[in-house]
Amino acid sequence: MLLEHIQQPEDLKRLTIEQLEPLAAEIRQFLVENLSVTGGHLAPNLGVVELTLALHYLFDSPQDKFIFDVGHQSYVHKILTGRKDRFGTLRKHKGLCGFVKRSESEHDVWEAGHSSTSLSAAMGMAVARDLQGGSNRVIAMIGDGALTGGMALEALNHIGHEQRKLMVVLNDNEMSIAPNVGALSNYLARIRSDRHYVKAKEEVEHLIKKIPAIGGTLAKTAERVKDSFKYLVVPGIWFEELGFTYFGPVDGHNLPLLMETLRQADKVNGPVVVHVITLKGKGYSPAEADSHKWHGISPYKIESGQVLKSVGPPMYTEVFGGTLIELAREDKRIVAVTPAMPGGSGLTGFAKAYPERMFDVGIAEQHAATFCAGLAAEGLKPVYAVYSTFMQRAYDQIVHDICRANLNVMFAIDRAGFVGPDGETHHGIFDIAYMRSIPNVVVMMPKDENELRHMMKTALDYDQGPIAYRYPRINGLGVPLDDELQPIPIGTWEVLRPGADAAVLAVGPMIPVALEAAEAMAKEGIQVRVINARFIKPMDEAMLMQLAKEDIPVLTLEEGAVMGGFGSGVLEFYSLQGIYGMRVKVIGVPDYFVEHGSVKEQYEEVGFTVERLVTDIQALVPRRRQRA
Ligand SMILES: Cc1ncc(C[n+]2csc(CCOP(=O)(O)OP(=O)(O)O)c2C)c(N)n1
Repeated sequence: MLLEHIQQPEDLKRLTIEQLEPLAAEIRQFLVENLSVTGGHLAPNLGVVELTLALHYLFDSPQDKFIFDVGHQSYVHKILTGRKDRFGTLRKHKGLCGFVKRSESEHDVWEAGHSSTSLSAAMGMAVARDLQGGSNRVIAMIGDGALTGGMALEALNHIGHEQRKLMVVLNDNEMSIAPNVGALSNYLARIRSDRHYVKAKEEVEHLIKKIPAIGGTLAKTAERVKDSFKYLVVPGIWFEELGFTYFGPVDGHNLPLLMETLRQADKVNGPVVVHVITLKGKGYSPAEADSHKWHGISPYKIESGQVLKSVGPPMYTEVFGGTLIELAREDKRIVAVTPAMPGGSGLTGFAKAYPERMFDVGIAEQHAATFCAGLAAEGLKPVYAVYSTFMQRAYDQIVHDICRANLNVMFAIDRAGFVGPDGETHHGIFDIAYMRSIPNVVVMMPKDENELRHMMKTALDYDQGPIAYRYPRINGLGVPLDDELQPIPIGTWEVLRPGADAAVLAVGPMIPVALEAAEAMAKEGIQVRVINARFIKPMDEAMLMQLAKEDIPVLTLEEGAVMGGFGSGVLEFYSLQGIYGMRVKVIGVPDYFVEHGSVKEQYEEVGFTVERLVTDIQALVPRRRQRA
């Protein structure tokens, strides 16, 4: 066994190139076995085993900077940099992070979770090196999916201009999470597939070299001929035209070839692109057969590839997807837009039912938002289906193009709240705060999956501007689903439990916690009113005034950043109304980044528990009442 002797990259460098192949097989086995227990990003990592080995074998991390885009394909890097023995804790509370993490290792020089940042980071590190007189390599590994992100394209533009020494390793497996889409993806496919094209490149480059370098007009003509020839036949011409030297395409599982190509690329004193072709899921047949499903996977049985999922009521995401199909049947204006998450956003069924009304725009949250604005400006009813965390990318587009213009865009904000094992880069805890400060937009969150359906109808019927419904990454409560969908009056809350000693204004998944706390308090003789604050914006002002009139303590409870969130909104309301004496306790996610773990552990960490709520209510309710 070779792997047991590898703790650090130096150990790897002691092996012969021939030994790397069996080592790659051991690493694949290690990944398949470990992830069958922990779950994680299996397919992306199986695809980059040789590539990561080659980089660590040839170059010198951490002096040389290895920058992983997204960071979900960094497991092999983690194995080779001293973290193999902690793999049993992957994505668990206090365990190894599923992405690159600077606090974990000096070899993790860049952190991510969101895509398409690696090239900008690499550019920053290359400039920092040059200004400080360094000589290290800067190597960014980016997938063909991540390359569709606007930031990556902005960085290519800058890197090509600056001409600093920097290596971009393009890990092209034809997949984003779902099959990659777009004109750029088609271009890469053409390079990949046309063997003739590759051969022609060699022949023509040979010919071009033979054109004699003579002075004057003839030389200029010769240069132009060279250029036009090159344009016709050189793969990667797009990168070359942007100022990169292009290498490839090279088989990313052929170690000798890969190493030779990387060595050649390393000799160039400027920006290079090494175009590496890999197979996502390589070496584990279920993952090879369906790398979309195996991109990020729950624990599974190794032999059968059967995924061990807990059964339960449908996820909110599924209810969203099913309801959208129903609504789209009646209303032809509905169009669905996803930035590269068709499956994750529950839109697979919609795409089948209405292919011409479904748009996967690639990892392009900003474009997706403004594209929706354009659709809405011409009378359609676009649904921007997006994870809360990734929507952060589109903040200005939401402010400037959608809300300012007051266009009828519907936001389906998925993964709102804690997301568990993906951790701090992926929690959906900022959208309440940043959406509620934007004029014109309505923001809702349902108490259960049935209410989500009614909110979707509410959004469809609403024609006064943008409207959002947000929902968590969990199963619904298993409530019956109404057949007939009724719009909910905008800005109205719902009293779920009466009580006159205190009131809890709870949002979405916090409602069951509030109800349980109220039940516990009732046993102590304290009656807690529980209110479903289903409109985060606008709030139910009549109900807020009523609470002030009754002068009862109010607790707000939301699974979102406490700063600027829903509770802040309640405080602002009373302040703006000149009501200063209210006892209001705001509970939300405290002001730090909450790491990976299970959602339950994350709830416990920040105090979203019945016990904490009971204590907080007790502290707010006057003693006199508590005794009564
Ligand atoms: C801004 C942003 N949007 C969406 C995602 C979700 N996401 C994670 S990985 C991924 C696909 C990346 O594809 P690629 O770069 O080709 O890497 P691969 O997994 O195929 O190796 C997507 C869409 C993300 N991480 N960040």
